[in-house]
Amino acid sequence: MIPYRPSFKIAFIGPPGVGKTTCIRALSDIAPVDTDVASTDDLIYMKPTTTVAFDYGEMDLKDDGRLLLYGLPGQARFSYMYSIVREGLLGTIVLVDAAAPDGLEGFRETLDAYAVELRKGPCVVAVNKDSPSIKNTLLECQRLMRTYRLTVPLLHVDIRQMTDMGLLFHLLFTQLQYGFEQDTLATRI
Ligand SMILES: Nc1nc2c(ncn2[C@@H]2O[C@H](COP(=O)(O)OP(=O)(O)OP(=O)(O)O)[C@@H](O)[C@H]2O)c(=O)[nH]1
Ligand SMILES: [Mg+2]
Repeated sequence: MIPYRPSFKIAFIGPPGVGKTTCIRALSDIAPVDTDVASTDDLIYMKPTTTVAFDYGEMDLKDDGRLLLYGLPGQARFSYMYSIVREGLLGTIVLVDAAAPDGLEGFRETLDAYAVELRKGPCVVAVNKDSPSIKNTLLECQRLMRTYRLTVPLLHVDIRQMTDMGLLFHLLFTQLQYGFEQDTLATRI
């Protein structure tokens, strides 16, 4: 008989080019399922491929089971994909693109589509890539998070660095460990 191995889910959500596929390729122990095709429109100037559906990978937790990794687009028109990951979701890492001129607009769009869901579980907001105006970007992210009542850690990362990825996981799991009260906190603001 095949032994039962529980599976848990982590979602990465963010706009095109922010680094969702990069994260899942780096973390997955299996060949990740991605649905990348050649970029069209303005994205072609940024990178050669884009994900048309979602990314999927898995991390082997040995006796503790499997961690299923999903990369989802941040735009509202794709929010139906969230229903696939909602059940058993441990937490969400929201990615913001500090280098893209419309990075903050992408974050606002993600919050508009997902804030209600994000307030229900552990979450971290990770501002990825570099920008000369990173301090301002972080302040603007903080302002948007207040507007959408999202009371979660916000930090600047380079998700290509495993130490930064480890920090994001640590912040998510700390929220699980100490019980999750984001909605309660958010209503106190
Ligand atoms: N400079 C810099 N580049 C990064 C960083 N993180 C990712 N990248 C690059 O940015 C690009 C991100 O691409 P993807 O991982 O394909 O982004 P995505 O979110 O999957 O994009 P879509 O599939 O189009 O939605 C890749 O070329 C990465 O090498 C970073 O921290 N700094
Ligand atoms: Mg992708």
